[in-house]
Amino acid sequence: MVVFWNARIKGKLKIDKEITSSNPIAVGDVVDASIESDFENTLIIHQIHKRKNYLVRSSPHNKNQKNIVASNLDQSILIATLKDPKTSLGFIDRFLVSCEVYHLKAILVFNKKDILVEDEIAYFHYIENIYTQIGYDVYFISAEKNEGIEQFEELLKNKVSLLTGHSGVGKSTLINKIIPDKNLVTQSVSEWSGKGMHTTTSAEMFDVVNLNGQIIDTPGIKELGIVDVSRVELSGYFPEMKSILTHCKFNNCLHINEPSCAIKEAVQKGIVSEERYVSYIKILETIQEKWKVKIYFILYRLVGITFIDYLIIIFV
Ligand SMILES: Nc1nc2c(ncn2[C@@H]2O[C@H](COP(=O)(O)OP(=O)(O)OP(=O)(O)O)[C@@H](O)[C@H]2O)c(=O)[nH]1
Ligand SMILES: [Mg+2]
Ligand SMILES: [Zn+2]
Repeated sequence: MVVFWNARIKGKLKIDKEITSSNPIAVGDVVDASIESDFENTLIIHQIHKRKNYLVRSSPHNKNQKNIVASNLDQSILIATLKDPKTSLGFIDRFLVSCEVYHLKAILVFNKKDILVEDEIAYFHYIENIYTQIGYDVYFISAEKNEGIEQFEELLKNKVSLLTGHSGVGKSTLINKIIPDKNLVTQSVSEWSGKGMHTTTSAEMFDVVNLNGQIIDTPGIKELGIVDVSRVELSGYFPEMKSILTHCKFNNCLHINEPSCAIKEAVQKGIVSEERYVSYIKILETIQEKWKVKIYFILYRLVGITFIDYLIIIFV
């Protein structure tokens, strides 16, 4: 029988010093705790064990604030859908980059196969090819119609897996299929906006007893901010670019318009897919160089410069 205890943290816990996240404790953490009240089933957490790994995202409310999504994971699974709602390639690539940054195995699962028409299925196979060629595992399932569930279950054996993706892609539905007595709340996608209703509101871990695994359901996410990556490092997190980029003429090449750029040549030859290159450029545009942010704060303190003035100075 599983017994649930409510736990609270005592004082300040040290482990999070280098991450400085808004949440001191995350799903998947291993902790030392002592009983506070046997009667009320409450615990006090004294210590968080060192995390094997963790996944960090920028907070939706404040881009400079980080949130630990979960820790001690074996793999991170993106549940994507080509429609109702649509998951863009840009979003998929941001997910893959985050996993590379945190050394997490990434898996792509496309759900709602049952609602796709012929053209859309052909498009799925086109993008499946892009990702399998660069070494990612791709699955095509229907949680609703029980298609591909057995293969999906194979993935979970003896592993701690995180499920992530937009709201409404079917994360909770899928968990309900695998653990039928769970009865997680699910909700249909809004007919008006084609988007999910943000039904799951916090991350939660479940035991998949028959597979000796654990699965973490998470709330749907709109955007995926990339953290802890500088502009020059970014291409190193695209596996198909990583091996080529040492052939660029400049070792700090950003592969935009520099001469003798091996990545751009690879795109022209079709070795690197155009879709992935476009995602690379889009992500690159969103990465602020940390030193630029620091200089802004120094100027703000010294002369009270506004952020707009600062932007004008660095871009003009
Ligand atoms: N047609 C079809 N509908 C599905 C499938 N999987 C899930 N759905 C439906 O999609 C809707 C959203 O599913 P949820 O499981 O609530 O989605 P979620 O990813 O958990 O969403 P959030 O908790 O908001 O992040 C529900 O109405 C499900 O019945 C599928 O394979 N095919
Ligand atoms: Mg859900
Ligand atoms: Zn280059």
